[in-house]
Amino acid sequence: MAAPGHLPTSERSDTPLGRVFVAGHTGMVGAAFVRRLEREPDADVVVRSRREGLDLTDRVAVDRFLSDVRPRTVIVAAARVGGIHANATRPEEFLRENLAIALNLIDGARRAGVPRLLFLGSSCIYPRLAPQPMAEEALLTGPLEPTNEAYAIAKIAGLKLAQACRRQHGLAYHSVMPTNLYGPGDNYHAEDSHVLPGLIRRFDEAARAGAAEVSAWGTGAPRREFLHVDDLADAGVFLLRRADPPDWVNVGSGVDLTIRELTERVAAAVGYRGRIVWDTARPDGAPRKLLDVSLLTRLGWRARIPLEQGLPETVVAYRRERAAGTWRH
Ligand code: GFB
Repeated sequence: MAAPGHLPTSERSDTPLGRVFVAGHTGMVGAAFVRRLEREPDADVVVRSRREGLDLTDRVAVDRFLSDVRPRTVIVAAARVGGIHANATRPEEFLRENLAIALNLIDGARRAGVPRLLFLGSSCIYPRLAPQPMAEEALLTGPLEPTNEAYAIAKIAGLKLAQACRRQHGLAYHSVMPTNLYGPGDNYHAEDSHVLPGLIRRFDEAARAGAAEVSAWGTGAPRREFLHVDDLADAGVFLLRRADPPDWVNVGSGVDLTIRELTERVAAAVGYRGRIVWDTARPDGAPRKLLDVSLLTRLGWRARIPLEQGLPETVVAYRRERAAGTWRH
């Protein structure tokens, strides 16, 4: 049966999921995949945390785990991630850890005989000044945005390794390139978070303190596209069900807005009524990152959760996680 996000399509095939290892299940994206896979009767989800002994940057540990568990499907939702500040100030960590995770899981899956793998990238793999909206063909056509070049290089390497496994060994390894994601279980770190959770926290704290003024970073002029993480997980399962998915596919909502507009929406969602000042000492990053989602639309999938719905729901989730002490920050 087609999941709610799926348009009817005659091309859809029902490739079995079987035992699915979701790497990165404690993160926002991995947790969304685990939730989504609960609705798939043939998916037997396996997870293993670092605390339980699986460090994904440790090749030997990954090999041992894959040969013990023998998954049919691997979803690479594990990554060192962060917002513009974390990316720009810790490039060595972002490059090394994301390269290690991609190599250990993709190459480990190949050597363990795993027939199916989905690798998760990011829209920052495309050139900083790629024509908008950015189509899959924009890959490697120009220089990257410097603030997240290290992360982007690691994600391009992972995408290419999955593609090479397919080309050279006939394995159905493929990738998705999501736009900026948000949703329950996000990271609310004051400096290292992405823009949406960063603003939710700061503006909520300002509203509760009755502050007259709160700052947002940069000029507010850059444009960003946001996708609810539950939409991403739905798109990922949709692609995993296909017998012959494209090597990589953009996943986005198809609409973007300025950081200034986003900031105003966050202020309204948390009930902040004071002034907003722009801290232009902070970087803007890429001027615009809107994905061309026509390939995925043609395949028969589209996003279902608009920001108008997803943002207030995420504020509720943030307050619940924070009150319960389970929030990541
Ligand atoms: O989500 P974000 O940090 O990263 O958004 P990117 C950065 C944009 O939001 C910049 C502005 O224009 C910032 O100036 N901004 C305003 C803020 N206020 C804030 C704030 O409080 N916190 C943050 N973080 N930004 C990331 C990449 O790029 O996108 C990652 O660094 C990944 O690698 C991710 O690809 C999807 O959208 O610029």
